Amino acid sequence: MCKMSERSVMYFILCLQILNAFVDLIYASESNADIKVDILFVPENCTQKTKKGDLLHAHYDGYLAKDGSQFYCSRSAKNGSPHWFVLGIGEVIKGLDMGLKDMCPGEKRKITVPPSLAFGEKGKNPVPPNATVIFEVELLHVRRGPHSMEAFKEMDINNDQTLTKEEVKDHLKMEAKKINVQKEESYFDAVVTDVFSRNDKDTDGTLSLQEYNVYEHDEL
Ligand SMILES: [Ca+2]
Ligand SMILES: [Ca+2]
Repeated sequence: MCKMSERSVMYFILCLQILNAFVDLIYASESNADIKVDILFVPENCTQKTKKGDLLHAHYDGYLAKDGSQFYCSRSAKNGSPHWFVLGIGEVIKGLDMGLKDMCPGEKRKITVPPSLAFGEKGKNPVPPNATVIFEVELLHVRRGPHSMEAFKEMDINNDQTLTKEEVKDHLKMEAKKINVQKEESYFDAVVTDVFSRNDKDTDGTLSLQEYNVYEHDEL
């Protein structure tokens, strides 16, 4: 039998304490890189769920976790329009790309995001450095992303493999009507201008399949 001396028992305990401290550290750093998602509301009909590459239409409010102060509100910013963005490709902060998956139109979520998945060590005005942020997001509408052939074909009314501004605009109007969103003509014009400024690479005023399908090589 091996009998531990008092000294080696002390050493053993010390080692255990150090080990525990390391385990705590590892857990702390892991949880630090995790987002927390609270689902606030789910509509009865929740069949169409978001996935990477989808185009999302959402309102969101941003708060600082430390004091609950609001730093952003899409309902009052700019002209109060909800945002359109593609999910999962870095158009929004990483924590939102992660936290808005498997979400259906009409759903509301509260997403708590650590700095490493939000605005980082430096912050981004008005978010201070190293800030944990909380976003309350209301997803209004989802359409299959730009990678989707279905989306393109739906818009390409005359089936000539290019999208004109009119085709895109008509489609947006139709989608808005489906979800009972009423908007001025100028709103649709602004969205179309935005879509074309991002995607019409050769600036010929139409979107080719290739131009529209900008994320086709992205792993989905
Ligand atoms: Ca066309
Ligand atoms: Ca073009």
